[in-house]
Amino acid sequence: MDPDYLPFCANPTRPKFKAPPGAVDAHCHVFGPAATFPYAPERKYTPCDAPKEKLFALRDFLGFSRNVIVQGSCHGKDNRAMLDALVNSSGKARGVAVVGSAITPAELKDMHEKGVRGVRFNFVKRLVDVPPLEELSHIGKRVADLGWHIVVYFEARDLADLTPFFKSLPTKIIVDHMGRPDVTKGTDDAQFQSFVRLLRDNEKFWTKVNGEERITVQGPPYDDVIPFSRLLVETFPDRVLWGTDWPHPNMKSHMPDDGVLTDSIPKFASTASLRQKLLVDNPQRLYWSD
Ligand code: 0GY
Repeated sequence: MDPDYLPFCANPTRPKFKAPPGAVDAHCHVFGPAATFPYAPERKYTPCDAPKEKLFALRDFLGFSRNVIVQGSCHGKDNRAMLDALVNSSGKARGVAVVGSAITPAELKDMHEKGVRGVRFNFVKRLVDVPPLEELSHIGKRVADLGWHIVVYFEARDLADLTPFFKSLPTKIIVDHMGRPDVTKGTDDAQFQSFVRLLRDNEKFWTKVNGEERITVQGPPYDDVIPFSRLLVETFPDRVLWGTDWPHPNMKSHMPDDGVLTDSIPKFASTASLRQKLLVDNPQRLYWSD
C-alpha cells in the first residue's frame, strides 16, 4: 500500500436510511488480496487490499441487496479479482470490466457468463495511460454486440473534447461521479450545464450521482454536493445510478464513512419513487435485465 494511501473505514456508522428491497450499490470495487490477485505492474497507485468478503459484509451492513463491481485501475486489464467476486456472490453482483482491443469474443462471452455487463473507459490521466480512441472504438463495437454498456470516467475539463467520441459509441454511456463538477461554482456553472445538456439531448447518456466524497469542498456530510445530485436525479430519474465507491481509492483528505454516504441518499432523492428508480429499477434494467 502506498505510504499516503488511506485504508477504508473499518467501522462505518449504521445508516438511518433504509434502502428499498433489491437496492443496488452500483459503484464499488474489490482490490486483491494481492497475494492471490496481484496488482497490475502499470498501476499508478497501490491500494490496501479490499477483498470480496469485506464488500459483501458492507453490502449487508448498509442494507443493500446487490453490488455492481467496477474494475479499478490498480488491477489494469487483469479482471480476475472482480470476476472471482462475481462468481462467488450468489448472483448478487454484476461487473464492469477493463479490457484491451486484443480481447477475444470467447473471453467476452466468458465474462458475460460470469456477470459482466459493461466495460469502463478511464480518461483520468493520474490513474491511467489513456489508450488511443480508435482502440476504444473497436472495444465499443465488440461489447455492443453483447448488449453491454460503457462506463466513462473523466475530469470535467475534458468533457468538451471527449463528447464527440462519446456520441460516436454504439452503446449506452454511463458517466462516473456526475462528470466531477466544481461544486464551488454552483449548478448554473457553464461546465455543469453543458453536462446536463448532454444528458438532456442524448438519451443514451446516464450518470452515477455518487462521488460526493471526491467532489466536496466542505467535507462530510457533503451537503455542498447535494444540489448537483438532486438536480440530476430529479431531471433524469430513469438514467441515474448510485454507489458507495467503496473502498474509496486515492482519498487523500479524509476517508468517508459509508454509513454517512448512504444517509445522504434521501437528501437528493427525496421521494420513495425517486429512490426506487435510483437504487432498484435503473440498475435492474442495466445489469439484471436477463
Ligand atoms: C473511483 C475513483 C478513483 C479510482 C479509480 O479505477 C480507479 O483506480 O476509479 C479515483 O482515484 O478517482 O471512483 O473509483
